[in-house]
Parts: sequence; C-alpha cells; structure tokens
Amino acid sequence: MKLYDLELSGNCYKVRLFAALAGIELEMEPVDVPGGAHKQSPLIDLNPWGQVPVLIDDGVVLRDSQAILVYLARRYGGNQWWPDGAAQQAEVMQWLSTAANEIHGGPNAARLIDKFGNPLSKERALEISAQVLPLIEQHLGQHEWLALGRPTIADCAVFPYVALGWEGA
Ligand SMILES: N[C@@H](CCC(=O)N[C@@H](CS)C(=O)NCC(=O)O)C(=O)O
Repeated sequence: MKLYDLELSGNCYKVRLFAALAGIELEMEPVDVPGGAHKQSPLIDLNPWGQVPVLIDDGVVLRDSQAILVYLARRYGGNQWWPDGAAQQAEVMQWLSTAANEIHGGPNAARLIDKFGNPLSKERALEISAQVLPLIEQHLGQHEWLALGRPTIADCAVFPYVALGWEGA
C-alpha cells in the first residue's frame, strides 16, 4: 500500500497517524510539493485535484484524507475505528466533516498563511478558528474522545491541525 505523502502536510499526518495506531504498513512516496510535483505526472494522473495525500491499495486509488481514513479503518482497522451502526457512523462522520470544513478553513488556513505564505485571509482563518476551537475544547472537557467514548478515526482527522495550530496563531 503506497501513500503519496508530504511530511509537513496535516492531511497526510492524519493518514500516517491512523496507520501507525492501527498497525497498517505504508510504503511512503514523498512528493516534492514545493517543486510542483503534485501538479505533474504521476500524481496528477492519480489525483486530478493535484493534492496529497493519495493512497493506492490493491488497485484502489483514493484522494482526500477523510476518505482514506474511512477506507483504511473499514478495510483494515476493525469495527472499533469505524463502526457499523448508522448512528455511530454518523457520530464519527460529524467530526470528519468538522476536519474537512471548519478545521480546514480555520487552523489549517492560518498555518498555511504563516508557515507557507499562502495568500488567504488571516482574519477569516482566525475568525473560523475562534468559533471551532472552543467547541472542540468544550466537547473534550466533557468527553475523553471525540466520538463513541473511544479512539476512532474522528480523533485522527481532527488532531493534526489542532496540534499544529500554534504554527498559525
Ligand atoms: N481535502 C483534501 C485536501 C488535501 C490538501 O489540501 N492537500 C494539500 C497538502 S495538505 C495540497 O496538496 N496542497 C497543494 C495544492 O493544493 O496545490 C484532504 O483532506 O486530503
């Protein structure tokens, strides 16, 4: 199983974190994103979005860290990480959406501006961060884990950009 990876990427971090916790072996394929390799073949053929992470496993090609987490957990991780029940799956899914939406637009965007010079609105990134981070703080003040009272891929999706948040404070 091959992961097209960028070490500094929080989205790639999500996949590496879960793989490490679940004991899934990844063949790492570093992508020279600063040099533009993600916009060229072979990456662009695998992911027309021109982004990492990309996972290849057994003929399956996947982009998007949340989708990769669901795939890996479902196929290799067991029920504890991605449960079968409708309500339980939706509870985890709420947090995957938070990672892809508010955390992406908040702490991730602020870090992109400060660390990589991306031309995004810092004001807007901090505004979104100021909305989402207290909600996470409040939730974790009352729950040990984000969903289901145990570690799930929700934690793997949310943790990296929150932990790296100080790089875009
Ligand atoms: N929704 C995607 C976003 C992926 C993404 O934004 N990847 C960044 C690295 S963290 C990237 O490849 N950026 C280069 C670009 O967009 O040109 C995910 O969750 O994996």
